Amino acid sequence: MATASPLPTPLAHLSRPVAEWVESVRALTEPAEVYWCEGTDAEREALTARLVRDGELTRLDPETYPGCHLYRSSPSDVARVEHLTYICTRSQEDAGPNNNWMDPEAAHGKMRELFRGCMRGRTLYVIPYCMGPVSSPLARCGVEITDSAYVAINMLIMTHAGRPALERIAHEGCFVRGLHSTGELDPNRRFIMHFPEELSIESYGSGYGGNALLGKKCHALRIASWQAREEGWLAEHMLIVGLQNPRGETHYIAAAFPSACGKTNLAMLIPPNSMPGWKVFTVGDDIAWLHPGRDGRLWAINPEAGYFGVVPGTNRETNRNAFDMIRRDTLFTNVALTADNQPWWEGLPSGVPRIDWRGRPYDAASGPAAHPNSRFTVSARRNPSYSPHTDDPRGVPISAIVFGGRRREVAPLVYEARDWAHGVLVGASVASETTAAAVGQVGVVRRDPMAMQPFCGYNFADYWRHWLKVGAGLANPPRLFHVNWFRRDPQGKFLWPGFGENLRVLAWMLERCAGKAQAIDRGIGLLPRPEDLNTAGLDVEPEALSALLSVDTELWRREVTETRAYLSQYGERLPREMLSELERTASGLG
Ligand code: OXD
Ligand code: MN
Repeated sequence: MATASPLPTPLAHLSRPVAEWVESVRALTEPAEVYWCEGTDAEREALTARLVRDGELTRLDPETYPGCHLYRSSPSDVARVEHLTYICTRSQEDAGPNNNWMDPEAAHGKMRELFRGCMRGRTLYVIPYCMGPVSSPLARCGVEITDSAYVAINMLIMTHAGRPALERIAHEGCFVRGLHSTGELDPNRRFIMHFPEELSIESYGSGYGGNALLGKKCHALRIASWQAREEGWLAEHMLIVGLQNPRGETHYIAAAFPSACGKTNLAMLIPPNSMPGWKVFTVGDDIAWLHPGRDGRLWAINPEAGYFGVVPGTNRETNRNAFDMIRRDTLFTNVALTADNQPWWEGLPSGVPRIDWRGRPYDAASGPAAHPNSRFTVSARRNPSYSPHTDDPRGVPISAIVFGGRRREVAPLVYEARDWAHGVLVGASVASETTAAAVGQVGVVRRDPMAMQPFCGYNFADYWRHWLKVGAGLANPPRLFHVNWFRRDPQGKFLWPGFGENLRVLAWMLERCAGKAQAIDRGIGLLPRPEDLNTAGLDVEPEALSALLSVDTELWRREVTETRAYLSQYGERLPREMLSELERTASGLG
């Protein structure tokens, strides 16, 4: 006689601490119903169908964009809000000058009043998730509660969410609590609060990306950076990419760039035709968790399972992998539409926008058709260059760490730090022009150490000390580099073609790691000479190349002065090595 397979245990019965927390949130927020996410494809499709029925999602042309949808956020809710994002530690010093701070009691009190009754008539979604492969000891779990089905769908794409994550939580007994409500989407009643000492997050009043998908910036960077310091690892705003050379050897690089500076493009790079035999594999495009391994190397996992990438500028030339990837099963946010219901954004060579990102008839006089921070959410497995090692519970060993910013001048195309301690200073000195990824003025240079200015969950001085300690404990640390793809000539034209050609710079780094390539100490660090780069088939004038690899001593002296002033705000807490490295650079400039 065939035995019926047993019904799965209802999720709410798997973990008592999660169930108790959900019950306390239910009592506070008073939703009409509570729904626990299983994490299956069928569930995601049902949630999507419900949003299409309710008019919140638009189904895109099924012929050209099968399984794709468009979501329009509220026009006042299109980017991260750094000025409304707080680190709530008992001591303000622990949050540091790099964070907005609020006393935890005061913050909880404020948020409790906002959350009280805020889910009336709505569904409360419970999303258990794991950041990183569920079987990896390097992964960490959380639960997000949200009243937005759009957020739930994004989390189901972006994380390893559902039953297996809850089973791990039940087993481990530890999870990050993230409570989110879109509230009234009122910018004056919007706060993103982090309580690293309690491993919890409270977010109210925004339905957008990094403000609302709590597994991403809030957990995997702000809370995780705190956990990482306590446990001896690093949680970083970095892509992870594997480069296979023509000899068939693969090495992994992790690279930190501020938001909207091309991390996704670099992670999915297509080698130029003139570099035959090279292959590129993406492990992650935004966040890396780096753990010292027993072998003295640094091992990285990508805690995410999907990409939340910037859409404008994506096309067959700039990022063919991404362009192909987002042709199916993709959720678009704030792009424009053509007359035949295809998504459209600036940078597409064809098509005509008919409806802009706000849902109004497109009028070129009222700005871009797609919002400059419009996004795609898509499963990482759709990426043609997806690395199978993404799922390896041990992660991948990192040979080089790259820092970078978007700067018209000063920073050369590439340089290498003298050693780990110098590299920490190089990372801490990163400055970059601001982009549309956060609310505020675009294009002004600001300090963005390790590209973590918006994301470090504690005092940067303590963070740099932790970086120094992690490096000192590694028998075989990665080499550290700085790049700038965005140098311009006096007329404002980019000097470097970027995109696939960036592989030439990465290849030089790997040769340096292998002890093969040359470099010259130019005071700020070690630079290649033009002949040290593979330039076969590269369409860059020799003058442009030497400008890209030049160090303007005058500008660099000013840079050192500004870095000294920037670091001085961290006072006594600043590790001494940082200042001695800075003075070494100053004297190297003559
Ligand atoms: C992102 C960001 O969304 O950095 O990745 O803003
Ligand atoms: Mn990012």
